[in-house]
Amino acid sequence: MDPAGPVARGQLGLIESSFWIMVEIFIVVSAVLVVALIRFRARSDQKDLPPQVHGDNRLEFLWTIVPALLLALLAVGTVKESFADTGSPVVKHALLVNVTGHQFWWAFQYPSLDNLVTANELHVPVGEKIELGLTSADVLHSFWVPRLGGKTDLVPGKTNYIWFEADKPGIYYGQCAEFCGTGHADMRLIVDAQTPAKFNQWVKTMENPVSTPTSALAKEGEKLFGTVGCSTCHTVGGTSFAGAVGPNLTDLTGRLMIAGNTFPNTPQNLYKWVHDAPAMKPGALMPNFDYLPPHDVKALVAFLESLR
Ligand SMILES: [Cu+2]
Repeated sequence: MDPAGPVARGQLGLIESSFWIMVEIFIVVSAVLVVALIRFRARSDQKDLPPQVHGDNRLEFLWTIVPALLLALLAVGTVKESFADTGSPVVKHALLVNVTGHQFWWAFQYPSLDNLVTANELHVPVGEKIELGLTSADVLHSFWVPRLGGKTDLVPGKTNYIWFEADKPGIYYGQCAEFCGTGHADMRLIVDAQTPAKFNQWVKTMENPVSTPTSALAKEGEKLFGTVGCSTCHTVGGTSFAGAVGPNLTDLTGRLMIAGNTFPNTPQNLYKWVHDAPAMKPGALMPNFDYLPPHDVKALVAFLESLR
């Protein structure tokens, strides 16, 4: 109910106009009901049934035609808004981001920006139309960032297109809105709307990722990343790790949250996550690594903390 962009505003307008039409219907129907209850109530001197009437053609006509007209009015607004917000190509010259839903996280890929890939935090420039191509890698998900626009399903084997625009810089929270398994409630996302200058800076960082573990511990972590199995699922920009099953970890230190935006991105939470992810987020498909010695987990966290 607090829109932060043109798409959300249009949709709120539709909800508000439906709401006020309903309120008017409620008032009219309640008034007629109250009048009928008072005027035609049973009197104490009345023994017989009142005259029975039915099939008044005028009334039948009236209460068929009035709702039909109101529904037609709502349909015009709904169809107009639906076509304005979806379809492909939605808007010419928009920045396209391909969104893939996974159990239980989001992948974002920017085809026009060197195909750069990130996870769970969608960076966009403010005041620019962003087109999203939504699809799923497994089951049905639904993309929903309430302040920027309504829900749209992510369907395996199909791409749905929507667009949005953020008026002002800020963090906009989102959530998967289609039950997709145990971790559904923890499948969250952030839209980070940035000034064009800050956005370009982020793109530069992502296009030239640096992984320079300096401490001995972080260097050890980098080796472990390749040997204990992390690299079979995760890509890390600036290294040779190129797994494509789990979230891309490039610029991990730049993210606010981890685990599908469920926990703040702190070394303590990263430790717990690497140690036993399913214990932190039920249903997480990242395996349990609790057999690793604490020292190895610390080394892996030190490596992750070095990704910029
Ligand atoms: Cu989901």
